[in-house]
Amino acid sequence: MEFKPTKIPVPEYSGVDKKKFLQELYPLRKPVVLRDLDLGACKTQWSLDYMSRKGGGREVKIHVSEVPQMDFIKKNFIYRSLPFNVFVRRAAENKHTDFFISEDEKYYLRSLGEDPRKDIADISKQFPELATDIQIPEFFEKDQFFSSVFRISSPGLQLWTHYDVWYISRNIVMDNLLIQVTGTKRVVLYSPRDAQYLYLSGDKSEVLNVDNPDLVKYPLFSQARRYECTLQAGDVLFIPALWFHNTVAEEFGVGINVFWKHLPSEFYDKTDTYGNKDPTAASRAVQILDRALKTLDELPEEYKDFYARRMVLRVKAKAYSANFE
Ligand SMILES: O=C(O)CCC(=O)C(=O)O
Repeated sequence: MEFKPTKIPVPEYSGVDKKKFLQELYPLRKPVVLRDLDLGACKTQWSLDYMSRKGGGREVKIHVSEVPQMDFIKKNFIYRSLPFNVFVRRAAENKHTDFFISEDEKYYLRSLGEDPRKDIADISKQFPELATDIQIPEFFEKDQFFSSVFRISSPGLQLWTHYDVWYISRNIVMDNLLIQVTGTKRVVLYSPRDAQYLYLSGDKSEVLNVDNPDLVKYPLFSQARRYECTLQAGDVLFIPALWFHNTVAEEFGVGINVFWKHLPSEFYDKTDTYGNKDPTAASRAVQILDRALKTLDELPEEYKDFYARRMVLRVKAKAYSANFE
């Protein structure tokens, strides 16, 4: 059976200022594409030559895979290090003469802090010479800033469906502005309310192929509402915390995303250098649920099923009561 999901277009706005964003768009907690924002010189300056010259020979850790669909659950990629200037040139190629696995291999960079366990990714620290070219939209207060991350992909590279949750000693979630500086990128998004259709393994969906999913293995997936947009160079996508996203680089492209903390500070973990953890109370609740489910194992099968169903009803009464999309 052919899979033809209804595509819900992500709304697009031009010329949005901080006031309009904060008063009209942000409170909806839904993704929006923002066009024609002033992003500084990066949009016109960031040619391959310029990027490699200014980014220099600093080592970056990259994902390398033989196929365009990267799968974090099955780990169909390897990590390698390259000098930034070598990496960007290779990432822009369709076929490689120098390669790790094959001439068709694909690259993906998600930049990290100096010591990823301690330092937060911040392009103004790791790539100061490029960072001065980009003006990050000031849609949040300075003290809410968490990190800025380079996202550089080979043509065709598809990143697995996930939501952004960061772990250092507990989990934390953040709002996200994905700034597509060069290249075109398709983004498919799913609401946190459709999490039950996404076959989650932690923060990632097991359904790798969102365009042609295995509906025998993942029958509920067809119920997930598919939001979609195509980002052109210079577009900015607001991805609210907890929204799932899957990206395909339609051509070589450079993106930067900015995470910021939108909940009061007590919700966040100070040791979270990646910035992708669930709020503490959420992590605790999930641990308690795991313990409760383990306790059910002490019962005979029939009783276990009965009490598990009663628990589901209680969870449903909690989870589906809020009146938001
Ligand atoms: O740009 C991409 O390829 C992925 C972006 C992403 O996953 C993010 O901004 O959290």
